[in-house]
Amino acid sequence: MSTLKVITYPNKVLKNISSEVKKFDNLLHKFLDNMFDTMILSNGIGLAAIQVANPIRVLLICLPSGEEDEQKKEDLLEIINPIVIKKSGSIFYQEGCLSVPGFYEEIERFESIELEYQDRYGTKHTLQTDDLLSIAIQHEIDHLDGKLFIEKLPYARRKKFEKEYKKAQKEKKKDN
Ligand code: Y12
Ligand code: CO
Repeated sequence: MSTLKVITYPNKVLKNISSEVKKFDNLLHKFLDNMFDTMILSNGIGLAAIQVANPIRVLLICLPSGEEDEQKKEDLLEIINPIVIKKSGSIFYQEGCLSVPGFYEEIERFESIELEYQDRYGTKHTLQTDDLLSIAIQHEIDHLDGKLFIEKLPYARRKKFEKEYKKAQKEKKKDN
């Protein structure tokens, strides 16, 4: 198992616009495996490659399922070069992000989306989805375009977040 360092806000690397994946080789497969280990070890349900400092259009989602609400590798979605082709409706959800630890904010997204993407072998797929999976995919696609969920907050809430985040970072420094 190999894990990668998750970059946190306000690191400017998170502002990068990620590039299309063109090679679906062993190097990509090893990277995807390392991303999965990193996401699970960090208690995440979604991760974009830019969060581990690799600016390529790759995202992973693994939603908990079953009676035990566990994350299973068989439920893992590896989404490469996604393109949203349809979007509709509106839904609010308290979102969190491994790159903004400790903060959860109510964000509005499209309720349903349809997207085209490639898997680790370069095979093309179409996926129609809604609710939590749709929210998670939209959150991760924003990362590929250099955007964080906190940028969707209204001005006053963003200001409040900045103040609280800075305070939390100071406290963290004191403890280390
Ligand atoms: C709905 C909304 C957003 C997403 C994107 C994926 N987000 C995550 O996976 C966030 C995970 C997360 C985990 C944290 O660590 C722990 O809970 C131990 C965390 O840190 C703290 O709260 C201290 C923050 C976020 C998917 C679906
Ligand atoms: Co995120």
